[in-house]
Amino acid sequence: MKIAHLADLHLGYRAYHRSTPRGVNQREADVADAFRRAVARVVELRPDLVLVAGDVFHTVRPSNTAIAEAFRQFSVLSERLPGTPVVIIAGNHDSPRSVDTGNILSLFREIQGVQVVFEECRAIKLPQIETTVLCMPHVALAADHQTAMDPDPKAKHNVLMLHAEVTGKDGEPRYRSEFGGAQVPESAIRPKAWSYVAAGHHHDVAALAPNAWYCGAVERTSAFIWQEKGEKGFLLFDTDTGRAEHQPVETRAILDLPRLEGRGLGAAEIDERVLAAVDAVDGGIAGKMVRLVVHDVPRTVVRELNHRRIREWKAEALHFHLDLRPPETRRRAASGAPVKRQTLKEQVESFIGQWTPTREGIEKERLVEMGGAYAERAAEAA
Ligand SMILES: [Mn+2]
Repeated sequence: MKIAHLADLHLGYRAYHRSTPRGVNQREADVADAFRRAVARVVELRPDLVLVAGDVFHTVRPSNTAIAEAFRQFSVLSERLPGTPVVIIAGNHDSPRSVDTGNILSLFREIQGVQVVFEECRAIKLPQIETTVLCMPHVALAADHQTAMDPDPKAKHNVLMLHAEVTGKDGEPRYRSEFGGAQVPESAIRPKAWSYVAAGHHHDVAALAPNAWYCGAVERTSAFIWQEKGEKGFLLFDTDTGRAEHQPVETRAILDLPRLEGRGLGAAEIDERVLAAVDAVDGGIAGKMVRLVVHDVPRTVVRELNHRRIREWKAEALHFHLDLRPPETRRRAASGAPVKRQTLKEQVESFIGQWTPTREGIEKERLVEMGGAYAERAAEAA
């Protein structure tokens, strides 16, 4: 039996202030394009079962555009693969905090052959393919990860589908690319008890066991897109051979340029190196998402850089982030000591520290101070 395993579609994700000619946020359109390509590829592959392991939508209240697009693509699956069951669960991004809000995913139950589980842990029986899919959406796992995960003794194939952050023996996440996931210990999953385990939440393709996988997202929509270096796409798992095959999906080009060292350099020298780095990009930066980190650049030097040219690059690329890091950030990262988990206060401070004010009159130092103080107060209250 062949299983197409998708997850983390994040339809409705938006980033950067750039729109398509039709007025849709460009990144939202990119994500929809990637999903459309993934669905077309699934149709070509003709699997026996299609799984979507959570985070269909980026938010609990997605735009009408995102809802319409998801409905269209799930309908394509239903029409082009008649008789092939599609099972969808909700993730942390598309599960409202309050149950009475209702879940938009319930809409897809209207499509022939599509089953959706977004609240409780439920076994979906698919007698036509002698398979039972035990569905563990985010809400069920967040409430209680002790829930027994037992296969159906009557089914030939047993599949476990969950949206969670799987933790190892040390209690730490096996993989991390997103916040807010329910934690499930690896020992609770028992891959050997299942024909296949389809996990969602981590945005890169990653194995938990030879038959247990995170399939990764179809586009770069996590909180840390620069760490999503590998290809995006989905998995095709064959229960006969026990092999998982990654099916890459074309996405917008992303470039995290080699980091530069700014220590001891003046503005003119940094300008020169940044220019050389941008010029060296094969095919140019137009339409791409580009980041260039420069370490050890004091604020006084930042002010003297060629900001006109930087603005031109920002206009040319879809997103150009010249990430100029002040000296102290660098010292912490380069200490060689095991990286200590940052406190909330430290995270807020480093985020604001690297952020470029959107309006004149914002005093960054003051904002850092206030943000840090509020974060500290919130942590105490928690
Ligand atoms: Mn996700």
